[in-house]
Amino acid sequence: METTIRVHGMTCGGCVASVTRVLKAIDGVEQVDVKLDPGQARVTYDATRTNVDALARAIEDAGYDVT
Ligand SMILES: [Cu+2]
Repeated sequence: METTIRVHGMTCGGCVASVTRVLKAIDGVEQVDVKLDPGQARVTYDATRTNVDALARAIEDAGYDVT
């Protein structure tokens, strides 16, 4: 599965690295591409091991807002 999540609150490359790191740490995430402007995370994942809610929660736990 592939999804693109809108991420608000990233302001620099450090934010991009943080979001990338927390997403890659999730079991079942295969590929992560985070962009700053516009803020978004494109994630390829194994739908039998994780889901969009878990991805969004990880981003929020890292301190960013998701819509
Ligand atoms: Cu930053």
